[in-house]
Amino acid sequence: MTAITERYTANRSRRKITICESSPRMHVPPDTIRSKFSDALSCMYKREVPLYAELLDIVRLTNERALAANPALWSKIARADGLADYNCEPHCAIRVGTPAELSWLRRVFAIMGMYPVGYYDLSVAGVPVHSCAFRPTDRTSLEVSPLRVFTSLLRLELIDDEELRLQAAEILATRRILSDRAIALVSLAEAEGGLSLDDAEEFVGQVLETFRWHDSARVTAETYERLNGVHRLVADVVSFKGPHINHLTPRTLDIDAAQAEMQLRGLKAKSVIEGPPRRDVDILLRQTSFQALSEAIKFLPDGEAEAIIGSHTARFGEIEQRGAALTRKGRALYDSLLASARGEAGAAGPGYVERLESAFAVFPDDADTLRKERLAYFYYEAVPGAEWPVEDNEGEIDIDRCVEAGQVSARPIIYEDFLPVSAAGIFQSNLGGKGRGAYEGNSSQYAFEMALGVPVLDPFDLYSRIEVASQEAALRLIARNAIRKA
Ligand code: OOG
Ligand code: NI
Repeated sequence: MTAITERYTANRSRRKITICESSPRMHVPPDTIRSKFSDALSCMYKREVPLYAELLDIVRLTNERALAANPALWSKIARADGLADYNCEPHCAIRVGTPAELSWLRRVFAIMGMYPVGYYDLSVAGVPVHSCAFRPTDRTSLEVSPLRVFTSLLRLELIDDEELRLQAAEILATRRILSDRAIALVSLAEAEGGLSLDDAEEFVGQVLETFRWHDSARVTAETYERLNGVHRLVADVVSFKGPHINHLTPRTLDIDAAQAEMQLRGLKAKSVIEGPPRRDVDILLRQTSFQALSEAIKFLPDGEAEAIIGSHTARFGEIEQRGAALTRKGRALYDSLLASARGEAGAAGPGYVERLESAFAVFPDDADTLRKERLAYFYYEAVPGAEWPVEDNEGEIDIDRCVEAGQVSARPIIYEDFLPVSAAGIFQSNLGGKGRGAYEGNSSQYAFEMALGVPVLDPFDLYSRIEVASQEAALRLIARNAIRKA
């Protein structure tokens, strides 16, 4: 065990103790419920998809190697005090069928301290859904457990075949994705402002049921085939008892090494890593996946006939590497460089990696320039003992000058969100490569928010708030030290 892992393990067990000591009569913090849920999800998925366990093994191995080769990497990935649980920082994805299902899940996730962030219109990538990510939003919560659930809502209105559209709506109208107990516990938590330890544990178990894999469908093989003919994702949403998680993605510190290890072990990894190229200062998100499994499904009997056994291909494996959250300015630059690298040929054409690297040559690759040009968000801290606030020409304390003078340190804030459209490759690859073109002019954040029941939070605002709060805290501390010294 390296020194870093030891420190991590010690911190982690300290955290576990706080969880156990909470009195059953008191409310369990939402962060604790989410942390338990995240662990439970990971255990469940390991049993459901054994390849996921292999993926975790690859990630753990390559993370250890990356940290051994470059211990300074730790300070790049940690959110605050080195507590980040880098081996167990997943996101997962689910797809729901109706506004009511989405709104129920919003209430479920709120109990775990997860709120809807961002609006993603996937119709531009030829997928008839729109989405948000449920995730913790403040720094301390992200530190405890940064679980993110990418949640898509099916847009039946984009299905042309009217008869099938009505049939799908009818099938979904009779589906209940939450158990009675889960519903009762949501109401209890909302009425009382939280859950006791016993209730929280039951809640985690009940909610887990919603995301479990069911090997029997709610539709006949014939209906399944018709839904599948419209879009594989439509069949995936409409045919089953609930929104099974379709992947659970661990975070790796070196995605190139993890990808090479996947290929070494014979896993069918995609040939291209989606997102920005390899850099000194990682930005946003780099992802790769392996092809979805084909799983046996029992369809509803049609009339007198026996149930038919068929197969369904939805669930896949994915890994990701996270870097700095970009400001609007940085993101605009990223989007334009990615578009120019992809060009007509997209990521599939020969020489893509070279085109990507040469397009991104103009994107500054050192933390100082990224910060000074306001391309990425940073977390600021007063260095221990700092006591000389540096002022600008107007006599105001100036954060940039404080950083230059070595009074304040700054490191990139980690990107906690998604890039599903620019990485449409991920969406298409697990659909068996048989995608379709964009749906016409269909972004509808308003309709999504009506379904959700609340507006989504703006990710740029969240990062900016964390940045500004850290600047204020750093400057306050320096000013206080200076006064004490005087
Ligand atoms: C969601 C895909 C989005 C990611 O990492 O961009 C996602 C889905 O397939 O339902 O998870
Ligand atoms: Ni994903």
